[in-house]
Amino acid sequence: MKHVLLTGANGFVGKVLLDQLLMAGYQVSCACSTSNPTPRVGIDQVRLDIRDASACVATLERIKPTHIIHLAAISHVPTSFRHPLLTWNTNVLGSLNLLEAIKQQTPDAFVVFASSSEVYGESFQSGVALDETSPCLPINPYAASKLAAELAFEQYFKQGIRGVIARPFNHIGLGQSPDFVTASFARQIALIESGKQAPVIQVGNLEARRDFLDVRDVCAAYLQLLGLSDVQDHPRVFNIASGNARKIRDILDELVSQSTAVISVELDPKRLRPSDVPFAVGKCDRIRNVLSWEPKVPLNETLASLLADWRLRVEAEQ
Ligand code: A2R
Repeated sequence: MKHVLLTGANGFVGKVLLDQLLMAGYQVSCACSTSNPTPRVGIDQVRLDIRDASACVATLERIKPTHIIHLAAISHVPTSFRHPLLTWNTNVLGSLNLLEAIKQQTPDAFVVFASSSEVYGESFQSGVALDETSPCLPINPYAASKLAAELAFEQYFKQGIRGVIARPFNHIGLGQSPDFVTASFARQIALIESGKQAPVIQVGNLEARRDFLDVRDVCAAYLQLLGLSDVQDHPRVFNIASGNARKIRDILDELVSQSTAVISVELDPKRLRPSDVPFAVGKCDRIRNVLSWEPKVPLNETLASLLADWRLRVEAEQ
């Protein structure tokens, strides 16, 4: 039976991916860094700080997974500016600890590393959708740490470790922190509707164009990438992208149109990133051709469910 170790299982993506892995019939062990992971009946849960090398070895020694999906990371760009050491320690040294543990304990395991489209950085200035051969020119500590981790993975791949690197573009959906733009908009609209916030939405850069994906589509891609463990020759790096450019303003307009409240918009300079790119869109030909993956959930459906979820959460806060 295929046995997956999922790091970062208690995060935004991890929770959705766990459901999909279980639905697909995988045995799953969840690694969570928090002392209070979301309880899941019948699921093997281990507490693991990936910055602890010996704990990584002990975890793999006990679990002996056939597959690993490595999501654990500092995943928020502004946090990476505020806490660069934490970011580098977690994203780079944490990944190295995991790779060393794989090499020692489960050298035949197949690993999917969740990197990020952020690694392309400066290359997005070209204003065209980027494929996997585009230069990686990070412009923030988060992206640089993910690229450094990619290099570490590439080195271990050369030494015989099996796996792939995924570069997901902006994924959104239920459970995402309001530190991220779509969740922030949906939360503010829900607060306004319930009278808990004045009818003004605080926004950052609305003109930026991004490649938005539903988190369920991204998780479906991770699942399909796991299937490459049965394939001899395959590419190492995969964009997970839709190829569609969406203005943040259009996302806001769509969410506001789904509300009956009368809402105005105000720029909050604190929400502007020190290094924002106007256009960040990916080509998805490789994953489409190799795995026949494509995004399935329409954006307006994702946004509707996001807003519905925030209405419930805001109501529950009373
Ligand atoms: O903060 P916690 O306790 O919920 O755990 C986070 C976990 N994490 C760690 N796990 C083990 N050892 C660490 N030192 C450590 N530091 C953080 O990674 C959290 O559960 C998870 C990341 O979840 P999110 O921040 O919600 O990220 P998301 O959106 O699920 O992204 C998944 C992956 C990340 O590697 C992104 O950079 C990538 O997809 O694109």
